[in-house]
Amino acid sequence: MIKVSRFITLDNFITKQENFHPGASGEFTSFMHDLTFAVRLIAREVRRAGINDIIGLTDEINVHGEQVKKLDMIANEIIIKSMNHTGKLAVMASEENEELIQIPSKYPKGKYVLVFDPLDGSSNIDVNVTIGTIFGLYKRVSTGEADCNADDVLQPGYKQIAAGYALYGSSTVFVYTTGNGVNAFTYDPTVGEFILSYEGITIPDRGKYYSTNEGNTYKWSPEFKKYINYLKEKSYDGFRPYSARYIGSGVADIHRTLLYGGIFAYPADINNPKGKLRLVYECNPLAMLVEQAGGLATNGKDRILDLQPENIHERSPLFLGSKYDVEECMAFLNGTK
Ligand code: AHM
Ligand code: MG
Repeated sequence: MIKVSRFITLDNFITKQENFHPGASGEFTSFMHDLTFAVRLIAREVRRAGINDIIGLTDEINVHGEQVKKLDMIANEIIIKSMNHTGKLAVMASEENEELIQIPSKYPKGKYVLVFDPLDGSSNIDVNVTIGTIFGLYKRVSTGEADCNADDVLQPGYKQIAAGYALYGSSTVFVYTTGNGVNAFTYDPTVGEFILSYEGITIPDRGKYYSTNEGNTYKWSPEFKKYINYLKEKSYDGFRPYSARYIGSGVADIHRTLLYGGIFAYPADINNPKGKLRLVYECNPLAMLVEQAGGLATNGKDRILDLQPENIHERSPLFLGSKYDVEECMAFLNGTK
């Protein structure tokens, strides 16, 4: 269903937004062009994934004599090589790289810091289930020509100047925010453009879905178990029971939550006291999007966007979605319900 009153391409939309900011240098617009180019390249690889595997069956070498790489490594390389030479970025951090990704000295440095998960939903990559790319964008805090340092990447999420994701599903969708609402664009391969498909997304105040990995129930806290059991009980007001939806690609589960409402939760458990998802390039961008759509994102105690990351790959529990649902979940977690 198209939820817009006008037809407009992503490129045009970004350029028009820039016109609302007198004095804008055009650098963000240019950054977005480069990033969405990378997304198009990744979408192409995702669509051809099965074919590459067939060709590369023996020893992972395809008929061209090239090594067949895992799709998440391909996506990582696409983003790095699409972005490192553009003069827009000062440094990058990726789920796939242990250390910061510095800009090679032969290329100019820019003012932005890009954090990303090149292909989220690893367990779904080989089985044709929706996966995605998540990104967050900050301004560099260090100065000078020297390499950037960890402080550039370890900024709290509220300092993001943009965040978003691309979803490689039945169609390729690009969703982003610059702190002024959330808009979604669907890729039309016949014209080679992303076209506005949802304008000003607002998450319903309350949903009908809960999304969490119930295989982990035995590891959960009693409070979280109680909350999930509560959602499954029948209530007289007709709101419960909730339905379960869990794809196992965070980006896809959160896309549904953004549009339909409800709650997505990846809590801490007895084996993983900080949960599973990564604060810098998963939780923070998704939290900014959900908040911009009118929802909430917390680690069970504090707002995700206020957390000070200590290292690039640190994890955080994540509860996000409709305002009512996240508040109710928090009430269970802190024992007031
Ligand atoms: P990934 O970045 O390696 O793909 O891991 C993150 C993914 C999320 O997309 C998803 O929400 C979660 O891990 C699923 O984990 P689990 O399989 O434990 O339910
Ligand atoms: Mg991920």
